[in-house]
Amino acid sequence: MHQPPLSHLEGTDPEIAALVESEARRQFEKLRMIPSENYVSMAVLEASGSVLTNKYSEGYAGRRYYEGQQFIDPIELVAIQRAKDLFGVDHANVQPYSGSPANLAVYLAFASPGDTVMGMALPMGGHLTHGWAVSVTGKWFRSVQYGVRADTGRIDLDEVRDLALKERPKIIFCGGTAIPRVIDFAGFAQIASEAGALLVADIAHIAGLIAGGAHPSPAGHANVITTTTHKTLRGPRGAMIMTDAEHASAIDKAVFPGLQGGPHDHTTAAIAVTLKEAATPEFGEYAHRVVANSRALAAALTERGYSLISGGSDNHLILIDLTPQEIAGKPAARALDRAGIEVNYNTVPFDTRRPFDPSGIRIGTPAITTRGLTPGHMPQVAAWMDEAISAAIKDDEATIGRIAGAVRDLLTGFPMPGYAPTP
Ligand code: DSN
Repeated sequence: MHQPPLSHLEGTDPEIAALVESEARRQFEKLRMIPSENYVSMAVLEASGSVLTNKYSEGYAGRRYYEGQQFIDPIELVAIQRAKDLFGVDHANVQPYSGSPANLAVYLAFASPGDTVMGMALPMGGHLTHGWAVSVTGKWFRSVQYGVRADTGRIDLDEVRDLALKERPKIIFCGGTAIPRVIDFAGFAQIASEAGALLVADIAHIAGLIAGGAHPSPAGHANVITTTTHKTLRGPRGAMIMTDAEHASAIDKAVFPGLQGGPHDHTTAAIAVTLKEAATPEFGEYAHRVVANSRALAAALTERGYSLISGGSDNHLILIDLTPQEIAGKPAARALDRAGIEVNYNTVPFDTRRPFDPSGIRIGTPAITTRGLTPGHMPQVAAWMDEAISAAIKDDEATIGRIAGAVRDLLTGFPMPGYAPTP
Protein backbone atom coordinates (compact mmCIF):
# COMPACT_ATOMS: atom_id res chain seq x y z
CA MET A 1 0.00 0.00 0.00
CA HIS A 2 1.18 3.55 -0.81
CA GLN A 3 2.71 5.34 2.16
CA PRO A 4 1.17 7.56 3.36
CA PRO A 5 -2.16 5.92 2.41
CA LEU A 6 -4.06 7.62 -0.41
CA SER A 7 -7.38 7.72 1.43
CA HIS A 8 -8.47 11.19 0.28
CA LEU A 9 -7.38 10.57 -3.27
CA GLU A 10 -9.28 7.29 -3.30
CA GLY A 11 -12.43 9.15 -2.18
CA THR A 12 -12.13 11.92 -4.77
CA ASP A 13 -10.61 10.17 -7.74
CA PRO A 14 -10.40 6.37 -7.44
CA GLU A 15 -9.15 6.08 -11.02
CA ILE A 16 -6.00 8.16 -10.36
CA ALA A 17 -5.59 6.64 -6.86
CA ALA A 18 -5.51 3.16 -8.37
CA LEU A 19 -2.91 4.20 -10.93
CA VAL A 20 -0.68 5.80 -8.26
CA GLU A 21 -1.06 2.71 -6.10
CA SER A 22 -0.08 0.50 -9.02
CA GLU A 23 2.96 2.66 -9.76
CA ALA A 24 4.07 2.42 -6.11
CA ARG A 25 3.82 -1.35 -6.30
CA ARG A 26 5.65 -1.43 -9.64
CA GLN A 27 8.48 0.58 -8.09
CA PHE A 28 8.60 -1.90 -5.19
CA GLU A 29 8.69 -5.01 -7.36
CA LYS A 30 11.22 -3.99 -10.01
CA LEU A 31 14.96 -3.55 -10.12
CA ARG A 32 14.82 0.10 -11.15
CA MET A 33 18.05 0.66 -13.06
CA ILE A 34 17.44 3.81 -15.09
CA PRO A 35 20.50 5.79 -13.93
CA SER A 36 18.65 9.10 -13.64
CA GLU A 37 16.01 7.73 -11.23
CA ASN A 38 15.96 7.04 -7.51
CA TYR A 39 13.69 6.63 -4.46
CA VAL A 40 13.27 9.76 -2.30
CA SER A 41 12.89 9.58 1.48
CA MET A 42 9.55 9.90 3.27
CA ALA A 43 10.68 13.35 4.48
CA VAL A 44 11.25 14.49 0.89
CA LEU A 45 7.90 12.98 -0.15
CA GLU A 46 6.11 14.83 2.66
CA ALA A 47 7.71 18.17 1.76
CA SER A 48 6.84 17.63 -1.92
CA GLY A 49 3.22 16.88 -1.08
CA SER A 50 2.76 19.72 1.42
CA VAL A 51 0.53 22.82 1.38
CA LEU A 52 3.43 24.79 -0.05
CA THR A 53 1.98 23.84 -3.43
CA ASN A 54 -0.72 26.46 -2.70
CA LYS A 55 1.65 29.44 -2.71
CA TYR A 56 2.94 31.90 -5.33
CA SER A 57 6.34 33.53 -4.66
CA GLU A 58 7.63 35.30 -7.76
CA GLY A 59 10.91 37.02 -6.98
CA TYR A 60 13.55 36.21 -4.41
CA ALA A 61 13.56 36.26 -0.59
CA GLY A 62 12.87 39.79 0.64
CA ARG A 63 12.02 40.93 -2.92
CA ARG A 64 8.78 39.12 -3.82
CA TYR A 65 5.88 40.28 -5.97
CA TYR A 66 3.26 38.64 -3.73
CA GLU A 67 2.51 38.97 -0.01
CA GLY A 68 2.47 36.13 2.50
CA GLN A 69 6.10 35.04 2.21
CA GLN A 70 6.75 34.88 5.98
CA PHE A 71 7.52 31.15 5.82
CA ILE A 72 8.45 30.74 2.16
CA ASP A 73 11.42 33.13 2.39
CA PRO A 74 13.12 31.18 5.19
CA ILE A 75 12.50 27.89 3.38
CA GLU A 76 14.19 29.17 0.23
CA LEU A 77 17.04 30.74 2.22
CA VAL A 78 17.65 27.47 4.08
CA ALA A 79 17.75 25.57 0.77
CA ILE A 80 20.22 28.11 -0.67
CA GLN A 81 22.50 28.01 2.38
CA ARG A 82 22.52 24.20 2.39
CA ALA A 83 23.41 24.09 -1.32
CA LYS A 84 26.25 26.57 -0.76
CA ASP A 85 27.59 24.60 2.20
CA LEU A 86 27.28 21.18 0.56
CA PHE A 87 28.86 22.08 -2.78
CA GLY A 88 31.26 24.81 -1.55
CA VAL A 89 29.96 27.56 -3.83
CA ASP A 90 29.33 31.31 -3.37
CA HIS A 91 25.80 31.37 -4.72
CA ALA A 92 22.90 29.01 -5.40
CA ASN A 93 19.61 29.53 -7.21
CA VAL A 94 17.15 26.79 -6.25
CA GLN A 95 14.23 27.92 -8.42
CA PRO A 96 14.75 26.24 -11.85
CA TYR A 97 11.89 23.88 -12.58
CA SER A 98 14.19 21.17 -13.90
CA GLY A 99 17.49 20.56 -15.68
CA SER A 100 16.58 21.91 -19.12
CA PRO A 101 15.25 25.25 -17.79
CA ALA A 102 18.37 25.51 -15.59
CA ASN A 103 20.60 25.14 -18.64
CA LEU A 104 18.47 27.53 -20.68
CA ALA A 105 18.91 30.13 -17.94
CA VAL A 106 22.68 29.85 -18.40
CA TYR A 107 22.36 30.61 -22.14
CA LEU A 108 20.04 33.51 -21.39
CA ALA A 109 22.50 34.89 -18.83
CA PHE A 110 25.69 34.66 -20.85
CA ALA A 111 25.00 34.30 -24.59
CA SER A 112 22.92 35.80 -27.37
CA PRO A 113 21.22 33.94 -30.23
CA GLY A 114 23.78 33.19 -32.95
CA ASP A 115 26.71 32.96 -30.52
CA THR A 116 28.94 29.90 -30.70
CA VAL A 117 28.46 27.41 -27.87
CA MET A 118 30.06 24.03 -27.32
CA GLY A 119 28.92 20.83 -25.61
CA MET A 120 29.07 17.08 -25.82
CA ALA A 121 26.97 15.59 -28.63
CA LEU A 122 23.84 13.81 -27.37
CA PRO A 123 24.64 10.41 -28.96
CA MET A 124 28.14 10.62 -27.46
CA GLY A 125 26.75 11.03 -23.93
CA GLY A 126 25.84 14.72 -23.73
CA HIS A 127 22.43 16.30 -23.19
CA LEU A 128 19.87 17.86 -25.53
CA THR A 129 20.46 21.27 -23.96
CA HIS A 130 24.21 21.18 -24.55
CA GLY A 131 23.60 22.36 -28.13
CA TRP A 132 22.08 19.30 -29.82
CA ALA A 133 20.48 20.20 -33.16
CA VAL A 134 16.83 19.45 -32.33
CA SER A 135 16.96 21.46 -29.09
CA VAL A 136 16.42 25.22 -28.97
CA THR A 137 20.06 25.37 -27.86
CA GLY A 138 21.12 23.91 -31.22
CA LYS A 139 18.60 25.98 -33.20
CA TRP A 140 19.18 29.43 -31.69
CA PHE A 141 22.93 29.14 -31.15
CA ARG A 142 25.80 28.10 -33.40
CA SER A 143 26.61 24.87 -31.67
CA VAL A 144 29.82 22.89 -32.03
CA GLN A 145 29.93 19.46 -30.47
CA TYR A 146 32.64 17.22 -29.10
CA GLY A 147 32.41 13.47 -28.51
CA VAL A 148 34.47 10.53 -27.33
CA ARG A 149 37.34 8.72 -29.02
CA ALA A 150 36.27 5.70 -31.05
CA ASP A 151 39.08 3.54 -29.63
CA THR A 152 38.59 4.35 -25.91
CA GLY A 153 34.98 5.52 -25.61
CA ARG A 154 36.35 8.37 -23.49
CA ILE A 155 36.51 12.16 -23.89
CA ASP A 156 39.86 13.23 -25.34
CA LEU A 157 40.69 16.63 -23.85
CA ASP A 158 43.26 17.30 -26.60
CA GLU A 159 40.44 17.03 -29.17
CA VAL A 160 38.21 19.25 -27.01
CA ARG A 161 41.00 21.84 -26.75
CA ASP A 162 41.62 21.84 -30.52
CA LEU A 163 37.92 22.38 -31.20
CA ALA A 164 37.57 25.08 -28.54
CA LEU A 165 40.60 27.03 -29.77
CA LYS A 166 39.41 26.77 -33.38
CA GLU A 167 35.75 27.70 -32.71
CA ARG A 168 36.17 30.04 -29.70
CA PRO A 169 32.77 29.28 -28.12
CA LYS A 170 31.29 31.66 -25.59
CA ILE A 171 30.14 28.78 -23.37
CA ILE A 172 31.54 25.27 -22.97
CA PHE A 173 29.36 22.63 -21.31
CA CYS A 174 30.87 19.55 -19.68
CA GLY A 175 28.87 16.71 -18.15
CA GLY A 176 26.06 14.73 -19.72
CA THR A 177 23.64 11.84 -19.50
CA ALA A 178 25.59 8.77 -20.59
CA ILE A 179 29.16 9.25 -19.41
CA PRO A 180 30.38 6.23 -17.43
CA ARG A 181 33.70 7.79 -16.42
CA VAL A 182 35.00 10.54 -14.13
CA ILE A 183 34.75 14.03 -15.65
CA ASP A 184 38.01 16.00 -15.52
CA PHE A 185 36.66 19.38 -14.45
CA ALA A 186 40.14 20.86 -13.96
CA GLY A 187 41.07 19.83 -17.52
CA PHE A 188 37.91 21.42 -18.94
CA ALA A 189 38.56 24.59 -16.90
CA GLN A 190 42.05 24.90 -18.38
CA ILE A 191 40.60 24.60 -21.91
CA ALA A 192 37.83 27.13 -21.20
CA SER A 193 40.39 29.57 -19.86
CA GLU A 194 42.60 29.16 -22.96
CA ALA A 195 39.58 29.65 -25.26
CA GLY A 196 38.14 32.56 -23.28
CA ALA A 197 34.90 30.63 -22.66
CA LEU A 198 32.61 30.33 -19.68
CA LEU A 199 32.72 26.76 -18.31
CA VAL A 200 29.41 25.21 -17.25
CA ALA A 201 29.49 21.86 -15.46
CA ASP A 202 26.17 20.06 -15.77
CA ILE A 203 26.40 17.62 -12.85
CA ALA A 204 22.78 16.43 -12.98
CA HIS A 205 23.74 12.76 -13.06
CA ILE A 206 26.55 12.86 -10.51
CA ALA A 207 25.47 15.57 -8.03
CA GLY A 208 24.86 12.98 -5.30
CA LEU A 209 28.21 11.33 -5.93
CA ILE A 210 29.93 14.74 -5.65
CA ALA A 211 27.99 15.62 -2.49
CA GLY A 212 28.96 12.26 -1.01
CA GLY A 213 32.62 12.54 -1.97
CA ALA A 214 32.51 9.74 -4.55
CA HIS A 215 33.33 11.95 -7.57
CA PRO A 216 35.57 15.07 -7.82
CA SER A 217 33.75 18.40 -7.57
CA PRO A 218 33.61 21.09 -10.26
CA ALA A 219 33.56 23.80 -7.55
CA GLY A 220 36.55 26.05 -8.08
CA HIS A 221 36.85 24.89 -11.70
CA ALA A 222 33.54 25.66 -13.44
CA ASN A 223 32.14 29.19 -13.53
CA VAL A 224 28.62 27.82 -13.35
CA ILE A 225 27.31 24.46 -12.10
CA THR A 226 23.84 23.23 -13.06
CA THR A 227 22.15 20.17 -11.65
CA THR A 228 18.84 18.46 -11.30
CA THR A 229 17.99 17.39 -7.77
CA HIS A 230 16.34 14.03 -8.42
CA LYS A 231 19.02 11.70 -9.72
CA THR A 232 21.93 10.53 -7.53
CA LEU A 233 21.17 13.50 -5.22
CA ARG A 234 17.93 11.65 -4.34
CA GLY A 235 15.59 14.64 -4.09
CA PRO A 236 12.41 15.97 -5.73
CA ARG A 237 12.06 16.77 -9.44
CA GLY A 238 13.81 20.14 -9.58
CA ALA A 239 17.11 21.84 -10.29
CA MET A 240 19.68 24.30 -9.00
CA ILE A 241 22.26 26.62 -10.53
CA MET A 242 25.38 27.30 -8.48
CA THR A 243 28.00 29.89 -9.28
CA ASP A 244 30.53 32.39 -7.98
CA ALA A 245 29.84 35.93 -6.82
CA GLU A 246 30.76 37.37 -10.23
CA HIS A 247 28.10 35.46 -12.15
CA ALA A 248 25.39 35.31 -9.46
CA SER A 249 23.29 38.29 -10.44
CA ALA A 250 23.16 37.32 -14.14
CA ILE A 251 21.98 33.81 -13.19
CA ASP A 252 19.27 35.09 -10.85
CA LYS A 253 17.95 37.55 -13.43
CA ALA A 254 17.92 34.85 -16.10
CA VAL A 255 15.90 32.41 -13.95
CA PHE A 256 13.44 35.10 -12.85
CA PRO A 257 12.15 37.16 -14.56
CA GLY A 258 14.08 35.98 -17.63
CA LEU A 259 12.71 32.50 -18.00
CA GLN A 260 10.34 31.48 -15.24
CA GLY A 261 7.46 32.75 -13.15
CA GLY A 262 6.81 31.63 -9.59
CA PRO A 263 9.08 28.99 -8.07
CA HIS A 264 7.53 25.71 -6.94
CA ASP A 265 7.77 26.24 -3.19
CA HIS A 266 6.90 22.64 -2.29
CA THR A 267 9.86 21.56 -4.43
CA THR A 268 12.11 24.17 -2.81
CA ALA A 269 11.26 22.75 0.62
CA ALA A 270 11.91 19.22 -0.61
CA ILE A 271 15.26 20.35 -2.07
CA ALA A 272 16.17 21.81 1.33
CA VAL A 273 15.39 18.46 2.99
CA THR A 274 17.35 16.60 0.31
CA LEU A 275 20.41 18.79 0.88
CA LYS A 276 20.22 18.17 4.63
CA GLU A 277 20.11 14.43 4.01
CA ALA A 278 22.95 14.63 1.48
CA ALA A 279 25.21 16.31 4.04
CA THR A 280 25.13 13.30 6.38
CA PRO A 281 27.86 10.63 6.69
CA GLU A 282 25.21 8.02 5.76
CA PHE A 283 24.70 9.72 2.41
CA GLY A 284 28.45 9.68 1.81
CA GLU A 285 28.40 5.92 2.40
CA TYR A 286 25.45 5.63 0.01
CA ALA A 287 27.31 7.54 -2.72
CA HIS A 288 30.34 5.26 -2.41
CA ARG A 289 28.09 2.16 -2.46
CA VAL A 290 26.46 3.39 -5.69
CA VAL A 291 29.90 3.42 -7.32
CA ALA A 292 30.93 0.08 -5.79
CA ASN A 293 27.73 -1.49 -7.14
CA SER A 294 28.26 -0.02 -10.59
CA ARG A 295 31.85 -1.25 -10.74
CA ALA A 296 30.80 -4.74 -9.56
CA LEU A 297 27.97 -4.88 -12.10
CA ALA A 298 30.27 -3.66 -14.89
CA ALA A 299 32.76 -6.40 -14.03
CA ALA A 300 30.05 -9.09 -13.96
CA LEU A 301 28.60 -7.97 -17.31
CA THR A 302 32.05 -7.85 -18.90
CA GLU A 303 32.68 -11.38 -17.68
CA ARG A 304 29.48 -12.41 -19.48
CA GLY A 305 30.77 -10.97 -22.75
CA TYR A 306 29.00 -7.60 -22.83
CA SER A 307 30.66 -4.67 -24.57
CA LEU A 308 30.71 -1.71 -22.19
CA ILE A 309 31.43 1.76 -23.62
CA SER A 310 34.84 2.81 -22.24
CA GLY A 311 35.25 -0.70 -20.84
CA GLY A 312 33.66 -0.09 -17.43
CA SER A 313 32.24 2.43 -14.99
CA ASP A 314 33.70 4.94 -12.50
CA ASN A 315 30.38 6.29 -11.34
CA HIS A 316 26.72 5.18 -11.20
CA LEU A 317 26.22 4.42 -14.89
CA ILE A 318 26.99 1.71 -17.45
CA LEU A 319 26.43 2.05 -21.19
CA ILE A 320 26.27 -1.21 -23.16
CA ASP A 321 26.55 -1.68 -26.90
CA LEU A 322 24.42 -4.76 -27.67
CA THR A 323 25.61 -5.11 -31.27
CA PRO A 324 27.68 -8.24 -30.45
CA GLN A 325 24.57 -9.85 -28.90
CA GLU A 326 22.69 -9.25 -32.18
CA ILE A 327 19.78 -7.50 -30.48
CA ALA A 328 18.95 -3.79 -30.58
CA GLY A 329 18.58 -1.66 -27.46
CA LYS A 330 14.80 -1.24 -27.62
CA PRO A 331 13.75 -4.92 -27.73
CA ALA A 332 16.37 -5.69 -25.08
CA ALA A 333 15.10 -2.91 -22.78
CA ARG A 334 11.50 -4.09 -23.27
CA ALA A 335 12.41 -7.69 -22.47
CA LEU A 336 14.35 -6.59 -19.39
CA ASP A 337 11.32 -4.60 -18.24
CA ARG A 338 9.14 -7.69 -18.60
CA ALA A 339 11.77 -9.51 -16.55
CA GLY A 340 11.44 -6.95 -13.75
CA ILE A 341 14.60 -5.02 -14.63
CA GLU A 342 13.88 -1.45 -15.72
CA VAL A 343 16.51 0.21 -17.95
CA ASN A 344 16.39 2.55 -20.94
CA TYR A 345 17.44 2.01 -24.52
CA ASN A 346 20.14 4.46 -25.51
CA THR A 347 22.37 5.48 -28.38
CA VAL A 348 26.00 4.50 -28.08
CA PRO A 349 28.88 6.59 -29.48
CA PHE A 350 29.09 6.26 -33.29
CA ASP A 351 25.76 4.42 -33.31
CA THR A 352 24.76 3.26 -36.77
CA ARG A 353 21.10 2.89 -35.72
CA ARG A 354 18.49 5.61 -35.20
CA PRO A 355 18.00 7.36 -31.78
CA PHE A 356 14.49 5.87 -31.42
CA ASP A 357 15.83 2.40 -32.14
CA PRO A 358 19.49 2.51 -31.03
CA SER A 359 22.13 -0.13 -30.37
CA GLY A 360 22.52 0.20 -26.64
CA ILE A 361 21.03 0.22 -23.19
CA ARG A 362 21.91 2.50 -20.29
CA ILE A 363 21.79 1.14 -16.77
CA GLY A 364 22.62 2.53 -13.34
CA THR A 365 22.78 1.71 -9.66
CA PRO A 366 21.42 4.76 -7.73
CA ALA A 367 17.93 3.35 -7.06
CA ILE A 368 18.90 -0.26 -6.34
CA THR A 369 21.57 1.01 -3.93
CA THR A 370 18.91 3.03 -2.10
CA ARG A 371 16.93 -0.23 -1.78
CA GLY A 372 20.00 -1.77 -0.07
CA LEU A 373 21.54 -3.98 -2.75
CA THR A 374 25.30 -4.46 -2.43
CA PRO A 375 28.17 -5.50 -4.73
CA GLY A 376 27.47 -9.11 -3.62
CA HIS A 377 24.13 -8.95 -5.46
CA MET A 378 25.58 -7.69 -8.74
CA PRO A 379 26.68 -11.04 -10.24
CA GLN A 380 23.07 -12.23 -9.84
CA VAL A 381 21.70 -9.03 -11.39
CA ALA A 382 24.11 -9.46 -14.33
CA ALA A 383 23.07 -13.11 -14.69
CA TRP A 384 19.36 -12.13 -14.81
CA MET A 385 20.07 -9.42 -17.37
CA ASP A 386 22.05 -11.83 -19.52
CA GLU A 387 19.37 -14.55 -19.25
CA ALA A 388 16.57 -12.09 -20.08
CA ILE A 389 18.41 -10.70 -23.13
CA SER A 390 19.19 -14.22 -24.36
CA ALA A 391 15.56 -15.20 -23.77
CA ALA A 392 14.37 -12.16 -25.75
CA ILE A 393 16.48 -13.26 -28.72
CA LYS A 394 14.82 -16.71 -28.55
CA ASP A 395 11.29 -15.39 -27.83
CA ASP A 396 11.40 -17.35 -24.56
CA GLU A 397 8.72 -15.54 -22.53
CA ALA A 398 8.64 -18.31 -19.90
CA THR A 399 12.22 -17.55 -18.86
CA ILE A 400 11.49 -13.81 -18.81
CA GLY A 401 8.47 -14.44 -16.55
CA ARG A 402 10.53 -16.67 -14.23
CA ILE A 403 13.18 -13.93 -13.83
CA ALA A 404 10.48 -11.36 -13.02
CA GLY A 405 9.28 -13.65 -10.23
CA ALA A 406 12.80 -14.11 -8.86
CA VAL A 407 13.39 -10.33 -8.92
CA ARG A 408 10.09 -9.79 -7.05
CA ASP A 409 11.09 -12.37 -4.43
CA LEU A 410 14.51 -10.77 -3.90
CA LEU A 411 13.11 -7.25 -3.55
CA THR A 412 10.55 -8.30 -0.91
CA GLY A 413 13.46 -8.10 1.54
CA PHE A 414 14.46 -4.55 0.57
CA PRO A 415 12.03 -1.83 1.69
CA MET A 416 11.33 1.36 -0.24
CA PRO A 417 10.04 4.68 1.12
CA GLY A 418 6.51 5.33 -0.15
CA TYR A 419 5.22 1.74 -0.32
CA ALA A 420 4.74 -1.10 2.12
CA PRO A 421 3.46 -4.49 0.96
CA THR A 422 0.17 -5.45 2.61
CA PRO A 423 0.76 -8.36 5.01
N1 DSN B 1 16.24 12.50 -18.81
C1 DSN B 1 17.54 12.64 -18.19
C2 DSN B 1 18.27 11.34 -18.15
O1 DSN B 1 17.61 10.31 -18.11
O2 DSN B 1 19.48 11.32 -18.15
C3 DSN B 1 18.34 13.69 -18.86
O3 DSN B 1 17.57 14.82 -19.05
